[in-house]
Amino acid sequence: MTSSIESKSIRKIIHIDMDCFYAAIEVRDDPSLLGKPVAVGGRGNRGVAATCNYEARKFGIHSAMPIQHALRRCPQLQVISVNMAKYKEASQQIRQIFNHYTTLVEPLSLDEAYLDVTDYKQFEGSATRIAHQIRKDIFAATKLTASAGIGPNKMIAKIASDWRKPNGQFTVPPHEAAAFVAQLPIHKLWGVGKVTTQKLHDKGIFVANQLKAFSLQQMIKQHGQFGVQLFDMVRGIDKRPVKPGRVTKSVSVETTFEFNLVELHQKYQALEKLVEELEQRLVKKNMLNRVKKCSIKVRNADFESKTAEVTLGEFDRSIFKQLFDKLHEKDSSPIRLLGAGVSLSPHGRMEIELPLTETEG
Ligand code: DCP
Ligand code: MG
Repeated sequence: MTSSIESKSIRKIIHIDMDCFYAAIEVRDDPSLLGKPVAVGGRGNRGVAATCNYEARKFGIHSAMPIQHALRRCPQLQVISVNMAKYKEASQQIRQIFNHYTTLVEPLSLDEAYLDVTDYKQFEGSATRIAHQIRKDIFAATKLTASAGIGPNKMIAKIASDWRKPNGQFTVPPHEAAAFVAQLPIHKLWGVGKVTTQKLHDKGIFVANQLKAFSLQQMIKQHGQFGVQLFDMVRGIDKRPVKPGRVTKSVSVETTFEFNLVELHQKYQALEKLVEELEQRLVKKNMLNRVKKCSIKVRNADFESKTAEVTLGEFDRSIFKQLFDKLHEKDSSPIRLLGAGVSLSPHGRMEIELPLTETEG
């Protein structure tokens, strides 16, 4: 028999991910595109695909692929420019739907979110049926399809949402969590990036199950603090809560130029424009008073990237130029890409100084 403490600790997490989101919206809004391979992205010389539909994926086209390259693979590819306003609108629609089911919604991007539906009582509490209904609601409101993963934690739900894509869902019940994770290639585990994957491959470790041979101490020794989480994950355990209203930690903008910038005045001009865009974005998101660090990124024509940053606790336009000059002193060669960004503190300076809430009574 399961004790009440144990059963309470079993959560029901759903991960929802829209199917080829930007491309699906473009096809929905222009039926002449139905059935054709479609990519959304910059049409310019150096444009890349933000995404593409499943017809285009058959040609091996994928996100972040240069459009020119994609067109070589599939000359009939329909390339549509990005319409961010439309994607944001659809994103708001789906978030409204999520809010009908739980307050514990953690958006990961415009088209993706975790939902903790442990306390949702309808559908006899079946998270599988809840996910099905959410997908139905999404289609009714947006005419777009979504896929879902259902499981006892975030890692499993996210992996499972890919299992039946597009327009499908996959459930991993709690008692199957450990077996589900055991057969996964290690790069699927949350937080295991390229470096860790390579490190483990070099040791002959390819699937999660093989990592069970290591004790917690060995895991910590090999992977530092992350080892604790990894130890749990390979056993199907992931304790991270669904965090509603994720705090934005940084904001950045960058531009890849159609032609490399050679002259200093061109570079300054481009930088100024970029910093202005960054500032506008921060104003719009009401984050200007949270700026902690300012940074810039410069990539030269040989694809070498350099960054410079300074902690100063406020947004200062001129600081970006100073950072740029610092990098330019060392490398004044033609520039292919420029980026400007800020990292943010969780609270604005004003907010910290003000009393947080009025005392009760
Ligand atoms: N996106 C982007 N640049 C990338 C990856 C994605 O601009 N390198 C955008 C376009 C996608 C959206 O984010 O439509 C969502 O990303 P996903 O990874 O969820 O990809 P899709 O929704 O397009 O496809 P899938 O059906 O595989 O989820
Ligand atoms: Mg998606």
